[in-house]
Amino acid sequence: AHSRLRVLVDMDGVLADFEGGFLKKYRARYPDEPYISLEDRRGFWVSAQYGQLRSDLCEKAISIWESKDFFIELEPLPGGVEAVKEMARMDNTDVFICTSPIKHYKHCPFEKYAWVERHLGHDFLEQVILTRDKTLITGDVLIDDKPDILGVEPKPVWEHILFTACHNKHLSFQRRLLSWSDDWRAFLDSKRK
Ligand code: UMP
Repeated sequence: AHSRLRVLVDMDGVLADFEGGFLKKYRARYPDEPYISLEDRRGFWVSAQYGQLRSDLCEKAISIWESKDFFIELEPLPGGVEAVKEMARMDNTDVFICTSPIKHYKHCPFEKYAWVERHLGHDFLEQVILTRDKTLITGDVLIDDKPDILGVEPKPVWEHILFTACHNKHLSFQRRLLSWSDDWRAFLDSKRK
């Protein structure tokens, strides 16, 4: 007998191009301010690196993703939507999108649902998990670009596979998915019992 494989897939930086969308809108809104190219991004928190560049740039960065239409207008990352659709069609596989909304809740949670509906279809809204603490969610695998996923549960059930992003590519990590062109099917098969 075999049990089902439960896959948790992060949204920003894995399915939706948060970094590219941020930089484009930041440069359009603040054309005379310095910026950090994607090549030079280090650390998960965009706001922290902008704050290091110049202290007032932290809040300018935050103003970008707190704006209306930021999250809904994020471009899908190459192959992500197709991969998630394929996963959802696989035998003995359950896929959930597991994403942390920002605390400025006016637009973000709404637009995250709208993004999933637009790119994955209305029925896929059933698979959305919005949580600020991913350690509470049970699953076999969590595909996420954030290197340190912490919360109140010291021993999360899932194995974290790091999805490569501009801010994490220089880190060493046990398991990585380089992109959606990488062999995610083989990784999932290795987790099946
Ligand atoms: N985020 C910030 N500050 C940053 C970078 C990202 O608040 O500097 C937000 C965007 C996403 C959330 O809503 O954090 C990250 O969610 P996950 O990718 O961990 O699900």
